[in-house]
Amino acid sequence: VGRAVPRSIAAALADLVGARQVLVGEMAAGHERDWTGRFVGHTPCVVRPGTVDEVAAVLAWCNDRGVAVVPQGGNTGLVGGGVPLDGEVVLSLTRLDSLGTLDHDARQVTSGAGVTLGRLQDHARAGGLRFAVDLAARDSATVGGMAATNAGGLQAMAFGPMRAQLRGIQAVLADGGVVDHLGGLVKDNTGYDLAGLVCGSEGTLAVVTAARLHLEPEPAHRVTALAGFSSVGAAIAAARRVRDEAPGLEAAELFLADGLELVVDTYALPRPVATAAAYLLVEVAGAADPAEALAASLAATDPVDAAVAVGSQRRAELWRYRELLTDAIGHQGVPHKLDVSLPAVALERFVPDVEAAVSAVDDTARCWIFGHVLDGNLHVNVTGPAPHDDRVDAAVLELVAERGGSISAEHGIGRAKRRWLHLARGPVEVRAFRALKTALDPHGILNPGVLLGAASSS
Ligand code: 2HG
Ligand code: ZN
Repeated sequence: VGRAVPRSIAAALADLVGARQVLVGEMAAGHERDWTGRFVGHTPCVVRPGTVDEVAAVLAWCNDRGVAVVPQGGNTGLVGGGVPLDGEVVLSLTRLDSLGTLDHDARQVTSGAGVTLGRLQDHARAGGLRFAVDLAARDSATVGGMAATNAGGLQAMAFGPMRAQLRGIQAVLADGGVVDHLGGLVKDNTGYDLAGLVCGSEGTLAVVTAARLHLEPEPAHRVTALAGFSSVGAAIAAARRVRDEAPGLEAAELFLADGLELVVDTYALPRPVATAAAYLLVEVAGAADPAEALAASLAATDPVDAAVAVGSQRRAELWRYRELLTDAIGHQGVPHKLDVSLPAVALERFVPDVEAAVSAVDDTARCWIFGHVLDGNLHVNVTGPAPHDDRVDAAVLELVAERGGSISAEHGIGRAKRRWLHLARGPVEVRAFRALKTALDPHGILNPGVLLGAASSS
């Protein structure tokens, strides 16, 4: 795909989906770069099919001509996996936004790829149910993108990531063939688990057009607490204690003193608790009121200070200090996002060690560390280094591998971590990856730059 022929691609795709649904130039600009501004590409056009048949027609056309495609949902990804860095066509799925009626018997719903997480959550909640994946980008992130990347989020510790919610999938293969498996049978041992395979494939094996999703009952009670601790180790120990003692723990988020200060300063918010070295935000839910059990368990962890919130507004106020971190860090410069996980035994030590490893590479760099503590998942954000200077990325990911962790806990490999896939997956695994890729996408048109890259590169 080159800049020489953008008109012909756009014109041909317009014949398939209608001219209004093909964006070029300024109209395409927002689709060419990621949210952080670290990954900026260019595209001949953004094509926005409105039905699965149109998706199939677009892919068949591109497949026949070897035109590379980047599928895109809400464009909230953080590893450069959803933007056209090599001039690919952007295939936007946001118009596939139909949402089925709630199936209360099965506790399931069928959602189009373009439905935002927030809309799905509201839809489920209106029927007394809930979708058990939640993340701060809920108003932009879409079901299709979340399935394609196996998004994790704030409640993965309790309910698992996106893959654990998938009860079926509809997806279009590179040649335009449609895999339609949305029946939602819980027990269905009839061969390869294509939903599970496509989930987390980052748009390299098929394009998700709809998903059949598991729903949970909405608990009657929900309590959130934010506590400060004198050290990172004390906050981690507290999270584990609350998990063991307070039933119904659904989220446990760790962040550090500088992160809280940054949010307080950036948004002129009041300090929620007395200043401490590390903070833990926990949420418990259940049919019976869990407030007392949570308060007792937290008190036993000897926090510096703690605030407990019951009503939804007060709870949301506490969540702000965690959820605004990503945005606040974005105000400090273009961040390097290193989403990693560590074995439980290695977690506490990793925090000072990764800060030292980053400073050793670039003493002007700043680390912002927070994450989903009971998943062993830390978001190491680094500001300071230029977007293309990936020396800190290398230092952090090598340290993670040395400690037995994963170089991507929930954001995926995308473009950002392709170079380091070998730190996570052995040569035989990567050979199996390539065999799957070649079998399902022989012309290499589906998001060819991410995960494995072209066979000759990586
Ligand atoms: C979160 O947990 C997201 O808020 C984003 O995974 C993390 O901004 C980040 O690094
Ligand atoms: Zn996260």
